[in-house]
Amino acid sequence: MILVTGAAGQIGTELVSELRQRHGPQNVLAGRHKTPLPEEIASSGPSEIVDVTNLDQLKAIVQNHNVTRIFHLSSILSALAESNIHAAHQVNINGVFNILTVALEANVEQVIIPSSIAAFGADTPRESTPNDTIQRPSTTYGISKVFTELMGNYFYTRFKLDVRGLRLPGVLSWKTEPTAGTTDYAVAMFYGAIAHNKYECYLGPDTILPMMYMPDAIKSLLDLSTASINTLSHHSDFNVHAMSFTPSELASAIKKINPQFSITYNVDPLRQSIADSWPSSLDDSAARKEWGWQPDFDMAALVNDMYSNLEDKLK
Ligand code: AKB
Repeated sequence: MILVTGAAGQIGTELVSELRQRHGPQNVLAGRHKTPLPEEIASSGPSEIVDVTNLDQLKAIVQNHNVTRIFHLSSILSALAESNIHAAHQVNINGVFNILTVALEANVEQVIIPSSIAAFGADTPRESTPNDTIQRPSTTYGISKVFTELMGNYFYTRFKLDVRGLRLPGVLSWKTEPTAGTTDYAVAMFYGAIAHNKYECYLGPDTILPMMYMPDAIKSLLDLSTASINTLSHHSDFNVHAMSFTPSELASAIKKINPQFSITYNVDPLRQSIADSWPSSLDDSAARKEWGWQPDFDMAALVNDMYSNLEDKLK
């Protein structure tokens, strides 16, 4: 059985659907906490309420369902983590440690835990950020992602538990909305453009950040998971890059599809300071070399696909 935690989230919903197609609906357990699962996920296969901060409950679920692989997606994203550092510590640090210890005890074969571009900070080279470089993030979320990477590598080196992870950038998708990240403006801009022909952006017009379309994010997680361990020199800490853009560049691309669209800016100092501490682009040559990473979507392809799918959904 494959367990996906955070299965009601932006990435979780789409990962569960893809895994159920590949491995059969009965072989993928959707683990959610407070947010209910979308109907198609709830009705298409097994699900459980999984509180990753509750070690005993987690252990029972992993053992009762004979879980062999875990995609651990539950996480409190950057902006929300800053407003509740205690909850972020519980979920993003204790939760990760619980997942790793339960996986080890229950002989789970593999654990995949996404990290984030938030694992870098203002001291890191911002352009073409190397895979292995200085990591001194200034956010609770970023600190928890450095913990995740280091602990994942530690469990691999010390206990030979196959833990793998990659640093996701902002992920854009039209099926399930993201919650409380810093890069979420990019998704919200499409909703604003389609529903109201306008959007007020909380980041400044020239804030450049790395971004990726959901099909590539799912592909990256699954390709990393199925890569032969013999080709990996890194484990829990791969850079993956697809594209970088600013709010003003995204607004111009959306305006080409919807000429009535207009953008205004009302900068939120907290989210702006988080964005300013993150890379503008990443050197992902380690991922390309070690497990063949290559994205399918550039910005133009993303904008066209995202706009038309979201327009259909909102009709
Ligand atoms: C966030 O903005 O918090 C996330 C991330 C980059 O990890 N999307």
